[in-house]
Amino acid sequence: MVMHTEDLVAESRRFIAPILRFTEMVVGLEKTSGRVHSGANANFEKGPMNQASIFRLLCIICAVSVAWPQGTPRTPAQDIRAHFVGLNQKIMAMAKDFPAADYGYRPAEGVRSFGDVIIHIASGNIYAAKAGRGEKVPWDELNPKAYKNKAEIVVTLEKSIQEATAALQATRDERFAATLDPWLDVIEHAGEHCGQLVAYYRAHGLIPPQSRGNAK
Ligand code: NI
Repeated sequence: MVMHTEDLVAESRRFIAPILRFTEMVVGLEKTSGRVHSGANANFEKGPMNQASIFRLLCIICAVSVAWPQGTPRTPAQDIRAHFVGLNQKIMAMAKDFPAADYGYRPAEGVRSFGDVIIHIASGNIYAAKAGRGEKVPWDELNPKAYKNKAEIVVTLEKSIQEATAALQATRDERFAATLDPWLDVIEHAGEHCGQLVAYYRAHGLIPPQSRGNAK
């Protein structure tokens, strides 16, 4: 569903108005009683809601109100495509960003190095490209020893993403009503290893690219 800007604004106002009234009511209550909330948020317990809290709350309300009217659920096809592409963008950003000298880093013996994990994820993409096209193929693991350095590994990942994305985009939407194979499995698998790469970043005292805007 496509919503025109005017509709969106009107819908946002309609949605935000009762929340604003509620906010005013809460602020009013806090001013009179000095303590409304109890429990988790200690700041609330210290006294009236301050301006920063109100600003934060309004920011959340604005974000929700923009998202709310567009709330038509994504179709399985849209969801699978969005997750596959978004996840691989994160992994690609880490692969390009991680120091070349540390590509051999592994947290313990017998565990994949940073570069090995990228090759393992690329193997999943290559499998997805073939299985997604309807080929009956087993998971075919690339040999990580065949890749000498960061440049080779990044190119391999990039190519695997291109192939899999092409297969995914060529898949007719109707197919996703019948099966999410192999995409859901491959997304879940890459998501686990994406988290592993984040841990490698942190172990190095580095912030992964996707977290830098938040400085945490
Ligand atoms: Ni794995």
